Amino acid sequence: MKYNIFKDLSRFFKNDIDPDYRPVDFLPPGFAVSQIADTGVSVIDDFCTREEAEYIIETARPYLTPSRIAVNNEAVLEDGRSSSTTSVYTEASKDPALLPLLFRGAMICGVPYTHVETVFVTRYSSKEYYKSHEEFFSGFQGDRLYTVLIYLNDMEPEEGGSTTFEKLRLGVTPKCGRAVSWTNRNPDRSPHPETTHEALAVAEGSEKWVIQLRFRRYELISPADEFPSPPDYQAQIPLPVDTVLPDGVRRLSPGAGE
Ligand SMILES: O=C(O)CCC(=O)C(=O)O
Repeated sequence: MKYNIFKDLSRFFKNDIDPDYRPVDFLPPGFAVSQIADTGVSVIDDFCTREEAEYIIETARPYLTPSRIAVNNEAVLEDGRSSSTTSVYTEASKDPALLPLLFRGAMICGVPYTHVETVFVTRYSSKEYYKSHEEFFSGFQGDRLYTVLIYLNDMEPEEGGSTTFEKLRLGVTPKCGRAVSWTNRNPDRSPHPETTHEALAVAEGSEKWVIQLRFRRYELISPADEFPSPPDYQAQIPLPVDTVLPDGVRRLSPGAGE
């Protein structure tokens, strides 16, 4: 089996890969990965901006159809999943506006953005849910290594819709721009069974929107033909006084450290 890095490198030498393309330019202010101990689960607030989230919702809304699940390589309707879904980034339709999200997901997962599966957006309306399941299946497209789920709207705790990992005893409340990511495979390629997860039912009258990025071991979608320009984010320098710093990181007084 040929590893993808060789394909990527040969493209680089053929000038198919733009050496000026720097995924790091697409990280919005506030982007910080919080790993939850050694669970393989991380939460990233400000994974996407409110404008990006609104764009994605409005792009997806007209095309939603009932969500399906994959059974023996076939997409079927099933009682375990009730919501509406549509694809927003595919081999045939590569919306450049979604590339910043793909770059960010690829950076935190450590694989090229081209390893992403067709990208779907899901809307849960009143009482809709996705019952407990795993998603570490393997196959001819290579193991599904990582999932990054990004919430596209704010929800109050009483509106339901949390993503829960029952074996880890963890629950994540949706918030616009927040992402939760997890490893579906251990480093030895064995499945990571603790990542069994569930989307709790959304309360009557509420709505939940998510976009799902799932990265495989091999390339699934060829490189984009059109790249967006990096946004002109205003970095918050110096750090706001209320920024919570991780252990081992300290704030310097003005002039120190020069
Ligand atoms: O919407 C969620 O909170 C979870 C979604 C999910 O589990 C999935 O799409 O596989």
